[in-house]
Amino acid sequence: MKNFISLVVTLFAVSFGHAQIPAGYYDAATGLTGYSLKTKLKEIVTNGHQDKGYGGLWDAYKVGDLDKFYENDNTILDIYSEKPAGPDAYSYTPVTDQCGGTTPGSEGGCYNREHLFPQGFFNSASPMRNDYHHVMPTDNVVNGKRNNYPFGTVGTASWTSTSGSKLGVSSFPGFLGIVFEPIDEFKGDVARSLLYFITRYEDDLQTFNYSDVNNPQDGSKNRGFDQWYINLLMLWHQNDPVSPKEIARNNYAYVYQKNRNPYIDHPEYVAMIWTSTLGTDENTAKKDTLKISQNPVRNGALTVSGDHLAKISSVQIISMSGQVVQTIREPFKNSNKIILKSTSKGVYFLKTADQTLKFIVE
Ligand SMILES: [Ca+2]
Ligand SMILES: [Ca+2]
Repeated sequence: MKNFISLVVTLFAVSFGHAQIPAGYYDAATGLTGYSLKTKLKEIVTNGHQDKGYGGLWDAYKVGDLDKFYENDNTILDIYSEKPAGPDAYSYTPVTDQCGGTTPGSEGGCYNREHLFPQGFFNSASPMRNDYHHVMPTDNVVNGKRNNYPFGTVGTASWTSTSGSKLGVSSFPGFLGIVFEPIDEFKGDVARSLLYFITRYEDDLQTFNYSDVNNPQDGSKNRGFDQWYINLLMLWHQNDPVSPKEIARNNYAYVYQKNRNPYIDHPEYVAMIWTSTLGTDENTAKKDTLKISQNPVRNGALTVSGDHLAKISSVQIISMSGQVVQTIREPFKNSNKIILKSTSKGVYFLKTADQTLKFIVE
C-alpha cells in the first residue's frame, strides 16, 4: 500500500508539474470514499483556513486573478467576460476598475465580487462571504444578471453577455426554472468551486435558506445539492477538466487563506463522493458490483468481472487528472475485456454509471 501511495503521489507531481500541494495535505483522506471522504476533506480544508475578511478579496484579486492564460496581459481574469478564442470585449485593470460608489449600467464598467454560491442564501455570514475559493472578480452587470439563479444549461436565452454567458429557462433534466449558463471554458471551474463550497461548509448547510426556489441545496449535509444539480456539476467537471488557470488560482488560495480546493487537486474525488444519475437506470445499475480482475494492468487489456456486465451500456476510462481518455459503448457485449487505447503508465479510473474503480497501468 505504501508503494501504491508513493506511486500516486509521484504521478500526481509529474502530471501537474508546478502543483504545490503541501506534503501530506490529503493523507488523512486515503482509503475513504463516499460521504466519509467528503467529511474528511471538510476537516482538511477547514483546518488552517484563515478568514481574511471581505475587503481582503480585492487585494487577493490583484495577485491571484490576473490573465496569464489567454491574453496574458495581467488584466483581471473574469470568467464572465473572458473570450478564450479571441480578443475580450473589454478588460479590467486591477484596482483601477474595481467597482466603487456608482455602478455602471452596461458591461465593461467595473468588476466586483461574485459569489458563485449566492451570499443571500447564508445571510452574508462569514467566513462563507469572504471565501476566495467561490468568490471571483466578475463584471458587475453580468454578476447582476446572474443574480441568485442556479447555474444550468439554457434553452433559449433571454439575455446573453458579450462573451456568451446566458440567462434563460433551464433545459437541464430535473429543473424548470431560470438558470445562468457560463461559457464551456469555465463550467468545470464553477462546478469544482461549488463542490468545494458544499464540502467546506457541510456542517452549516442546514442553517442556510434552502427553501428558496433558486437555491439548489437539497437540505442535506451529505449530498448537499439536489440530484439534478449534482448531475449538472459532475457533467461540467468531467467535460471541462482542471486547467492551469485553476491550479494557479488554487495555489494562490492556499497562500492567501491557507486552504485548498480538493477537487482541483484530486479531480477523481468528485466521482468517489457523488453519483450522477444522468442517463442511468438506477434499478439495474445498482445490481452491478464490478471488479478488476488483474490490477496492475499489463499488456493493455483490462479484465473485469461482475454479474451484469452485459447490461452496462457504456464505461469511461478517466486519467488521474480527471480527463476522459476513452469512452466505450457496450463494453462487455462480447467479452469481459477492455482493450485500452492509452497504455501510458499511471493511475486510471474505470467509471460506469454508478461505480468508479481505480487501476494502475504498468
Ligand atoms: Ca483576458
Ligand atoms: Ca475550465
